[in-house]
Amino acid sequence: MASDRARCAALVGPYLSGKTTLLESFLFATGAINRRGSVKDGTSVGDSSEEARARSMSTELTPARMTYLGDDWTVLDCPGSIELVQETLNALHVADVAVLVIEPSVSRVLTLTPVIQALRARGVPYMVFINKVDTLTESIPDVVAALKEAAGTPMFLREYPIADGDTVVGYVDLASRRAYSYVDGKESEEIEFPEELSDEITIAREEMLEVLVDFDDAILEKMLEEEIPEAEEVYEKAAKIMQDGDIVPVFFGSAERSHGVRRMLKALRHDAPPPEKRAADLGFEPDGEAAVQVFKTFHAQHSGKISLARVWSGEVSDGQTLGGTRIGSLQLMVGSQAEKISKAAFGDVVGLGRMETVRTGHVLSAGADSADASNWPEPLSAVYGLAITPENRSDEVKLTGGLQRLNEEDPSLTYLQNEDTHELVLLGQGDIHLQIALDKLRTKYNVTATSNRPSVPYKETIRKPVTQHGRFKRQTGGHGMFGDVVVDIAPRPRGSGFEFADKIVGGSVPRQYIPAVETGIKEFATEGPLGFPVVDFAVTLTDGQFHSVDSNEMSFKLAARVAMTEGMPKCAPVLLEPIAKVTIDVPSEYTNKVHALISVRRGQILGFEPKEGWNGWDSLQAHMPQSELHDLIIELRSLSQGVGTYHADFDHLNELTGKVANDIVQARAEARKEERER
Ligand SMILES: Nc1nc2c(ncn2[C@@H]2O[C@H](COP(=O)(O)OP(=O)(O)O)[C@@H](O)[C@H]2O)c(=O)[nH]1
Ligand SMILES: [Mg+2]
Repeated sequence: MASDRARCAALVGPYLSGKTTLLESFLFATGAINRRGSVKDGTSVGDSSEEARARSMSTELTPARMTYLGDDWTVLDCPGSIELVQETLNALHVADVAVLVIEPSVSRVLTLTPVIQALRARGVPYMVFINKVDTLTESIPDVVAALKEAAGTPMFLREYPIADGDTVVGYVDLASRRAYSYVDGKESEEIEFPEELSDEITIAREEMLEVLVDFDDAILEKMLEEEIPEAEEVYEKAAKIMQDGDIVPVFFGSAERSHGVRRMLKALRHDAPPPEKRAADLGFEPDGEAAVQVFKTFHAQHSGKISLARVWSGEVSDGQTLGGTRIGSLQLMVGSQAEKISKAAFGDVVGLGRMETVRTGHVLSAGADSADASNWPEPLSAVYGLAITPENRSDEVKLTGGLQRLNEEDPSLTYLQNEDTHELVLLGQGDIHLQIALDKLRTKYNVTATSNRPSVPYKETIRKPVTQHGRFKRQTGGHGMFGDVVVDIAPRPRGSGFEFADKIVGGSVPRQYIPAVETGIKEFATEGPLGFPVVDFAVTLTDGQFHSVDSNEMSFKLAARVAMTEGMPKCAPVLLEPIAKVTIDVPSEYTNKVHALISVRRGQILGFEPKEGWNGWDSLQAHMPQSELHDLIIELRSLSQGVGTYHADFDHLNELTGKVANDIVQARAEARKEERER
């Protein structure tokens, strides 16, 4: 089932599990680089950006091209931070296979669920690499058992560890029963079969075959007749079932010491599905006309915009027009190093230079004159926001330009101009995510922006009706102004909005001035007596007076404002706070803590149940004030090993009284005063 076309694997898994180190080992083992860098020294291929170096963590996915035993591969090293998971999702869209890199820790298996779910959602088959076995303290079979439980997918060890004290020094291949000893930085050496492990190995081997028999009748028959299946047959069957996504083989090693790294490369070579499979899943024909899909956009300081794309069909040439846009340059990438090429073929991952109108997700084909983004999933919705302002007012245009580019690079980072609060709000997946964005604004786009907690869009309404007279009269030289109205102001049910009516009979307010009265009321309502927009009230114009010379639209608009300014405070105004319907997902062992968190944050629990398809997770629903959501994600993550998450939608407005309300009104008054004085 091997393919001679270029293949693509994504390295995924939690932060610090060793993905970037594994990539470095892959590249060194295959000769793509001739000096091994390290994450610690900031010399790895994976973390080459300034933001990544500054934090010693991957902040963006890194593509790296390599050739192993004649197969061309692009490995996509994905950042592990939960806040940067959009990068992983983008990479998985185009990968043939993924390697889930984890630490040998049973208690941390729980943190893998989000990425395992992402693999499942994208339909990408995967293998597991348990890393850091050079400092192992936990049992590998125990880790596999916990992982199987969390993933809800059959898994089995493909090799069995040979330990020396706390560390693993070699392995026995469970299909061939051959034993190997690790050699630092080199290929493992075959050694004599460790007879002392014979029983354990027999059991592990049976466990492996038991997983396979569920999917393969031929192996089942052999097992029933107590025949031992040939190693070749086991390899082949295991690969096929794995490619269908039904089972997950588990390997282990040490990325740092290059232990088990070539073993992992071989597993990829033999077991990963050929690129034709992913292409077909997405509806592409390898030998059709040229088509590529962009899955990542970079704005590099020197080379300009680069769209990272996988060739899903045909052959692509430099200078060719795809989807109506000309390719400005074509390159293969090893981290930040690019090699110009003139042609790319099906399966290749290439950087396309200067395709200015092209976006992440676009499919560009030779036969179409525009891009198509229809098979690209929606980006993640935001869980954290900050109101931002440029330090220099004159930088506003630069700021929005930078934000636009950041959003192109990372669709899970968005921004909006809040119409209620007039703030520019940066939205994303957490504080680190937004801080990285602010760093990039400063270093790449030369704008320093300050950030604050975003204001909550409070509203206000009234609880009592009132009849109010309002007159505007001005007598200056020539023309004067005269408007006079009587209005009934009354509360309306929550959510029903504003209503204006007139009951003028006999022309006490001439027809042509009535719309001006309504305008005056609406203008007033943008900021009521408590300082917030007024909602859910009715005003009926019942009477008035006019002057045949001095009355005009402006006079009536102002008369209406006078009536509202005087009348509204008598209507028992009350603050309204936005309440969201929130769904919180956490591993069930944290459900009780989340219950407490919701109560502390003035929330009301509506219910909770096991989260469908997520083994060991709960989903809680609650009503919570929007003002309590700002840093909810931070607290949620800190109580749940970093994996808890939530989704919130505005639900309704709720009356808020007492001290909390008074403080909000007072703060608003002070802010308004400052604004006026500025
Ligand atoms: N002991 C040991 N440490 C490792 C190994 N692989 C990576 N590390 C260390 O783990 C840390 C995180 O590695 P990194 O590759 O950046 O992880 P990533 O966040 O998954 O990309 C670094 O300090 C590495 O040096 C390994 O096999 N053994
Ligand atoms: Mg990394």
